[in-house]
Amino acid sequence: MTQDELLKELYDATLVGNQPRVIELTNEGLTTGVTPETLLFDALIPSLEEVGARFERGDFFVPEMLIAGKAMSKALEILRPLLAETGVETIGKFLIGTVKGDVHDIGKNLVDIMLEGAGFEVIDLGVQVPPEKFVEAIKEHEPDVVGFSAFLTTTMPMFKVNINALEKAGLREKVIVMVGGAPVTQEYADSIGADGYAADASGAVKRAKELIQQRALARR
Ligand code: B1M
Repeated sequence: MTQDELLKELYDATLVGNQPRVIELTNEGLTTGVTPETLLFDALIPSLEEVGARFERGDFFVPEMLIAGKAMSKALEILRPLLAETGVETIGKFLIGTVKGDVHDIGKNLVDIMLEGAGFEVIDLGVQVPPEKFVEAIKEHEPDVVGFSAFLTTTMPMFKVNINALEKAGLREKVIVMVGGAPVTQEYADSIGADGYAADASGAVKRAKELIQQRALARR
């Protein structure tokens, strides 16, 4: 099978949520020299975008979206150690979670992987994280950055609720707040008083590094 054929098959297998085939093709790709990034950006992510498009058109329903998501998560488990391979020193602590009411985690997990790969220590609180859990975890771990992910327009308002909870607990000035997720924009991030926003996982790494650097300079 050529690389293009493998990527096409992986795209199709993810689209229909054929988990065993996705695992097989991911492993096959890696053993034949396809990079983890190529598998991710040229097959797995585009396939999930198509799943979303079909869901919007009413061609796919929640169960189809669920099995495709599960298949993608399995591939991510295989790719994770390769994508997060790092020899660099820890450059900061990043606490992250998907906000209350939202169960999407694939995008957040990808952000984790890229952050780890760049040398961040990542503490992931999972999905449906209520504001009080973020507050407790910030007190416990004292991260440089707290990241809120939201993937639904209906859960994005939780960013502001979380920020208010940090203010109430006297933590807002102690931690950099970053937000992200498919429906989030820079304008929205600005409007709720977040310090940073990124559209994707590599952007999140870049922005987190910039913000940590800016804070260090401001404290000098
Ligand atoms: Co849902 N879902 N879903 N879903 N789902 C979306 C998000 C949707 C866009 C589909 C669509 O209509 N086109 C739509 C949201 C519409 C909206 O509000 N704008 C939607 C909906 C409506 C729903 C339900 C409400 C459906 C229903 O029940 N009627 C329901 C909600 C459940 C809930 O949360 N309460 C629901 C459920 C599900 C499943 C459980 C079935 C499953 C989730 C599986 C899982 O995550 N474990 C699922 C899936 C798989 C999707 C799609 C198809 C794929 C999401 C994904 O993983 N994308 C999605 C359609 C789509 O996105 N095109 C869809 C790939 C991922 C790599 O990209 O998530 O964008 P993304 O992550 C990026 C960036 O967002 C960014 O970096 C990531 C990596 O590059 N990023 C950050 C993320 N966090 C960041 C944090 C940062 C910075 C950047 O700083 C802190």
